[in-house]
Amino acid sequence: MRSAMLLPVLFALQAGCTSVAHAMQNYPAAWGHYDVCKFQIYTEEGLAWDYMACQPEGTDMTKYLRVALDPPNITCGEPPETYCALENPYMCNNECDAATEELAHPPELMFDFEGRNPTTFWQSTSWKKYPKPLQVNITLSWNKTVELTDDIVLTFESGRPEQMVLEKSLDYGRTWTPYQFYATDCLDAFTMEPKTVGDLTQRTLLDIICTEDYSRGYVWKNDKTVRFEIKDRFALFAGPRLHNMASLYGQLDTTKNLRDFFTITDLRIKLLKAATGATMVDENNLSRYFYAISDIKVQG
Ligand SMILES: *[C@@H]1O[C@H](CO)[C@@H](O)[C@H](O)[C@H]1NC(C)=O
Ligand SMILES: *[C@@H]1O[C@H](CO)[C@@H](O)[C@H](O)[C@H]1NC(C)=O
Ligand SMILES: *[C@@H]1O[C@H](CO)[C@@H](O)[C@H](O)[C@H]1NC(C)=O
Ligand SMILES: *[C@@H]1O[C@H](CO)[C@@H](O)[C@H](O)[C@H]1NC(C)=O
Ligand SMILES: [Ca+2]
Repeated sequence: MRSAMLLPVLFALQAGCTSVAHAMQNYPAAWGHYDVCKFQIYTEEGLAWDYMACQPEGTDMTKYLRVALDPPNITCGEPPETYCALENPYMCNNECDAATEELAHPPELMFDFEGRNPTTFWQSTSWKKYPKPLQVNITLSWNKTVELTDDIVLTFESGRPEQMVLEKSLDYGRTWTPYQFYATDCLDAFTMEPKTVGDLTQRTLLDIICTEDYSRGYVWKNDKTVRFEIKDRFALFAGPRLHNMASLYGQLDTTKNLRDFFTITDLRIKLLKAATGATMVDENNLSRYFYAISDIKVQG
């Protein structure tokens, strides 16, 4: 079903603007719920005009969201707590106190302007109930449909989680489907073979994969980000003819599967296991284990 819908579009892309122009014969009337845009493209015959559904440029969608945490009381600081560094249990200078502005780490700090030093971040309580799992759902809701135009990027202030799932909803949170699984060991955590976005092809670009790319290494290594790679998938879809995201969305409009894949009303980050940096959890110092996120980027 999926590949059957994909093929006509890929054919249209390879055939140049002829078949696309055919699909756009209503120009200059509006097409569906979009206005029609005219723009120049390069073909084998030289410059030509192409007509596509217009899309506004991608903007920072974190300005418009509502965030909900489950459990609701998982944010640190009530009561105040002192944390030790994951990489050094003797370095315990991370204090969280919800009643003191400079020491509080509320969820809003995942979406504020980042670029100051030190960073601002949300932080969870520590894993003091070990061995009961420390799990948090972070749900982002827009109450409207958002078409993603760039990678989703989460920046962790402490170690990146050992297990997490990114989920999406297209019906205002009624039903959820996974976008991507993340783990240090995909087979162990989710009984899935580890893959990377580089393993995907034009035929499999909508496959849901488990990746180990973002779970290796801890905070003292340089990379603190976890991504959902929208752009790599777009590039696979469009092949070498990717002019810009706006024209791509015009093409996506012709295939509901593809369009739905990149469209969301809600996102959910399921944090399932915090970074431990080792196979053994240090039960004598559980204040080393927690989640902290400094930034979330969603462009749409
Ligand atoms: C959060 O609330 C639940 C249920 O009310 C309670 O069992 C739990 O101990 C609370 N957690 C914290 C960290 O206060
Ligand atoms: C463990 O945590 C406490 C604070 O809860 C800290 O004082 C201590 O130095 C930490 N490290 C070790 C190895 O116990
Ligand atoms: C998170 O969401 C899942 C459903 O995806 C639910 O089963 C779970 O109870 C929620 N809460 C936590 C703390 O994991
Ligand atoms: C969602 O949007 C609808 C229509 O714009 C509005 O009536 C409703 O109150 C909104 N719901 C929330 C939770 O903001
Ligand atoms: Ca921040």
